[in-house]
Amino acid sequence: MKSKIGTFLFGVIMLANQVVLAGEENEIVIKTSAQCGMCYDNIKKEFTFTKGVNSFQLNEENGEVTVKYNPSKTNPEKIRKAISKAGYDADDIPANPKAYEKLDACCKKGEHRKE
Ligand SMILES: [Cu+2]
Repeated sequence: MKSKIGTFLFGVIMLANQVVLAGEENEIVIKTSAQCGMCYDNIKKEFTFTKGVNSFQLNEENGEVTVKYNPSKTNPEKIRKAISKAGYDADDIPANPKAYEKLDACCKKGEHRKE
């Protein structure tokens, strides 16, 4: 009987842990104009200066960037602005024109795929 209660309590604690962990990381998918490994590197560079971004992935087929972030340190708006600062469109935020100009020719819009 005692061990059953112990197992039950263990289960409750594990569940509580998962809820807390889930609360510390959110995920967002942002449509961007990024299209290749170099674009990935450019965004990665910008994200190293962006507080609260834990990790991200770029889908080179459709430009979708999936970002895992800490919601107590940053928010989707700041993440979109960071992508814009790297030279890429991010949802409704257009690429920062100066950063876009500095991109390698192959990373400019439509060079790898037609919109
Ligand atoms: Cu590129």
